[in-house]
Amino acid sequence: TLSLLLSSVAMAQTPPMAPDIPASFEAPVAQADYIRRVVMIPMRDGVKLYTVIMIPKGAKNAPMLLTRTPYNAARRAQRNVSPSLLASLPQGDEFFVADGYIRVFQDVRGKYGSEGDYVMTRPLRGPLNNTKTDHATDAWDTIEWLVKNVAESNGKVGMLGSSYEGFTVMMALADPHPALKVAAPMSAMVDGWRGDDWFHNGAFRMPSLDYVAGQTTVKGRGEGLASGIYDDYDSVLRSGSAAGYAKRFGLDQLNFTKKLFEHPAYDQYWQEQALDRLVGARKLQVPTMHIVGQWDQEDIYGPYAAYAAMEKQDKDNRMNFLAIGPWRHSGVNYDGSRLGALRFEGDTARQFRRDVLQPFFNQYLKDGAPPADTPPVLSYQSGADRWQRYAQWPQSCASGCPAAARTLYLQPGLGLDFVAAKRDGHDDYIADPMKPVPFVPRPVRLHDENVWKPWLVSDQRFASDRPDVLVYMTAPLAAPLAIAGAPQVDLHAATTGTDADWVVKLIDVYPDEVPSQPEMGGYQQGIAMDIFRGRYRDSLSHPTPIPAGQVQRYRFALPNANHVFLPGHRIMVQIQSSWFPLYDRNPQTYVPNIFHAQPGDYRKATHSVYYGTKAGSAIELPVIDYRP
Ligand code: PG9
Repeated sequence: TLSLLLSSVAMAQTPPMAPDIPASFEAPVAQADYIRRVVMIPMRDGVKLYTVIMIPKGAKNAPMLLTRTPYNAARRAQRNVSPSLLASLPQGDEFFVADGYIRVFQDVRGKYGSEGDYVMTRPLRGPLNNTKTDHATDAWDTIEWLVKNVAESNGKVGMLGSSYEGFTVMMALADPHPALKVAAPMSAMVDGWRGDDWFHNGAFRMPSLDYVAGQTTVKGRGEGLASGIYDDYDSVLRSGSAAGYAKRFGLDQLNFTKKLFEHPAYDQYWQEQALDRLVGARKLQVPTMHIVGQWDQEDIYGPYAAYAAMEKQDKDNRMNFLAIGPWRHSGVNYDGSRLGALRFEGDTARQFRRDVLQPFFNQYLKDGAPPADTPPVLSYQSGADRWQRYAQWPQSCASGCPAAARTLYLQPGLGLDFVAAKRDGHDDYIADPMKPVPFVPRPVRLHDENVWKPWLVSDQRFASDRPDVLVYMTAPLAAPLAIAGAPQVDLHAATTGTDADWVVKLIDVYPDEVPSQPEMGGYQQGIAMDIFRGRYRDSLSHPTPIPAGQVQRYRFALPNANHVFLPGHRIMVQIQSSWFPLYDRNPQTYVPNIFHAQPGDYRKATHSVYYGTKAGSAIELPVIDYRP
């Protein structure tokens, strides 16, 4: 009997050679606290858009929160594979989940699961778009469908999203559906030429080409470019021009690359897409909060421009709001307790989402929610490390703001002071396009997020000892100096070439010793930095050569900042003529289209920056009173 028993046990065993992959497999379904509905929502032209609707179980009369994305709706609604809605949705949605919202993600037309053609940042119907659809109509049709078909909802919709997803929020505001009750474009891409993703003041941002590859080589997510070179500084330099780089990876076949290369200047193509102008000209119908990080490394221009354009219609401060946090691009949706070497007072992003954003959305979306105490402008004052409520933005400018800007003049001997220089003169450097100034220390790894995300606050000391970077500095400050607005550059400079880029960096230099955080001793922290392509000094749309050897005036705005330079700190201004490989190199010889510059066009030039008793270089600082 024992041997019989043993043989029957042996028979019950799985034979060693049983195939290990079954014909079909189904795991027991965990009890999720949400229902995931995937629908193809028809648009007015018949194209259907892939939409994921995440509904908390048992939801009734719940508001809906919509994000329209080019970044894979299915993935956006599945941060983790989890039976929990909180774990499934993005980190930034935490308080919306707690408040019982229905969450909707939709692929924009032509991307991932959606039908139709993809056009990068598809322009609004009008001169550039002769079809019957755009993101405004697609948002309208989607909201119309949602309010009619999601029985668990209360028929009210809010839209929010960052960057490209912020751009689609802005687009929905051009012609909003009546059920769209509130909107928050975050780090929105608004003007691709002036100061957001593709160019800054005419200088082309090289990572745009990698982005175009990722977004437009295939309907889903494109492969990264196989450069075979560890240091992107070398990789981009060896390609010559931006067109050379594109050709090397076959990106010259892509229509959006062609569009970029055909429109190097701020021509109709860019002007007709500037969303601040377009949306600002329409009736303001939806309460909107523009949200941006003070150190937004991708879209640092658009949110302020959109706020300013829409503010013209909001004199009584009821519809248009601005929130500026101490964040990187899209940082509002992540951990805001630190950025690079900077440490803040707690998780500023979470505080903001909990105490400001959530009550703001609830007010318009949740039945019976109390009015939120939303300040017209909420801004984190870096340096002083505190949130501030303002009635308007900017707080200081040349004229028409609560405070007047003060001019900080370049001085002989590489000084900086609020009085004009006592004598005229200039400081010179040789700008060599074959040895461009890197924007972060080499080796440059553009795709390393630890480099890219915090780079605007990275220590600028690595640049300040280069012979092709001019460094001006005040004495240590005796009292705090606060700014709240956009510093204006007034640069008087000459070149021996016929074109030049000018990079101006406003920097906070920490004291030699910072006992509370020793590694910050002498740190040179970027506060507001930008680039200007010299050929556009007289007209952004019609470039002209720079007359060699003649002093020219370059006026441009640096990004907005709300910052206090503390006692013992110094204000520094660095000036250089390349920021590589973030920006393509200016050949310094005037050519009709820099995208196609030839190797022989790239030439060294001597650049002279002028200070003076009357017409000297300066930065107009948007100074405000410092109140402890
Ligand atoms: N900054 C990205 C982007 C937006 C719009 C166009 C191109 C790029 C983004 O983060 O979505």
